[in-house]
Amino acid sequence: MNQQYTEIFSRHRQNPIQTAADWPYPVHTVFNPAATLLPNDMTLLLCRVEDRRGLSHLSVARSANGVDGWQIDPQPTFLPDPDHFPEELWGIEDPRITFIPELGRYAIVYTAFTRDGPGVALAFTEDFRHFERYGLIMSPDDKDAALLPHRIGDHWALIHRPISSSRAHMWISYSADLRHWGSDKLMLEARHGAWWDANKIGLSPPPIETAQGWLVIYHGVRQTASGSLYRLGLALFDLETPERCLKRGDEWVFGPEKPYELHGDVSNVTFPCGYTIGPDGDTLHLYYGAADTSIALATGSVRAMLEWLEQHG
Ligand code: BMA
Repeated sequence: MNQQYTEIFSRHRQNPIQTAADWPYPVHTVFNPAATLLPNDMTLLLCRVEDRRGLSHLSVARSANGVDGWQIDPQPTFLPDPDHFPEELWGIEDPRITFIPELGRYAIVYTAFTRDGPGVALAFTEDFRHFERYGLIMSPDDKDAALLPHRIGDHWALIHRPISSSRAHMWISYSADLRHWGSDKLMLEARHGAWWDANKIGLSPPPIETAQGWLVIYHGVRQTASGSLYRLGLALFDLETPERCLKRGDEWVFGPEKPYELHGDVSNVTFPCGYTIGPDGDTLHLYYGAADTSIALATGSVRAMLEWLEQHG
C-alpha cells in the first residue's frame, strides 16, 4: 500500500483475533462484534455468530487485555426468540452496545432479520446474562443503528440507516420513552457517482463523544464489477444538534487490505460494530468483522482522528 497516506488505524499483529475455530460450540463464522469495557476493566465483545443454517445469534467473549485469552460463553448468550418476537425469525445480527448512565444499563441495538428484511431492535441488560427486549423499534428496511448514551435535551436519540428507493443514508430519530420514535432528521447522505461512499453508507460503531463533537466512524459501500467494497470514513457532528454535520472526510481511512479482510464468506469487508477506549482516554481499540468470517482489531487515537478531520474535513 502507498504509505504516503496517514495511517489512522493500525492492525493488531495477532489478527484475526477470533475465528470460528475458537468457539466452544459448533459455528460457521464469528464477526461484526459490539464491544464495551466492563467496570472490572475486562473487554466484552458481543459477537455475531452464524450457524450452518445461515442464521445468526449473539455470544459474549470476555478478555482481560482485549486481545487474547477470551472466555467465550459455552452456549449462545442471546438467541433469536421468534416465538415471542416474530421479527427475529431469521436471526439477529450486528449489535451495537451503548452504556446508558441514566438507566444504569447497557442498551443493545441490533438487526432483527424479519420476513420483510432487516429491522432495528432494542434490548437492555445489566450483566450480559439477562436481557429485556423492547422489540422492533424501526421497521424494515433499516439497520446500522446505535443509541446515544444520554438524552439530547429531553429526548433519546437513535442513529440508524433506512433504505429508501435504492439510496441509503444515515438518519437520526428521537424518542421520549425509547419505544416510540420520530422527529426523523437526515444526518449524513451517501455521495454519488464514483465516490468510495456513494449510494450506501451506515453508522459503524456507536459515535464517540468528544469535546469537539460526536466523532462518527461510518462505512461506505462501493459497488464494483466484483461485488461490494466496505470501507470506513470519519465525520464529526454537533454535540447538541447531532444531525448537524461539522466535518466530513473526503477519503476513506480504513479498508480491506489483508488476506483475512480480502477473502472470506463476503470478500472485501471491514465492518466494525464496537470499540473500547484505553485508560489514557485516547487510544481506541476498534473491533471489526473481517470478510464476514472472523474478528479483527485495529488501534487508533481519537485525537489523531480529530486532527485528520481538521485537515481533510
Ligand atoms: C452489511 C451487513 C453486515 C455485513 C456486510 C457485508 O449489509 O449485513 O452484516 O457484514 O453487509 O456482507
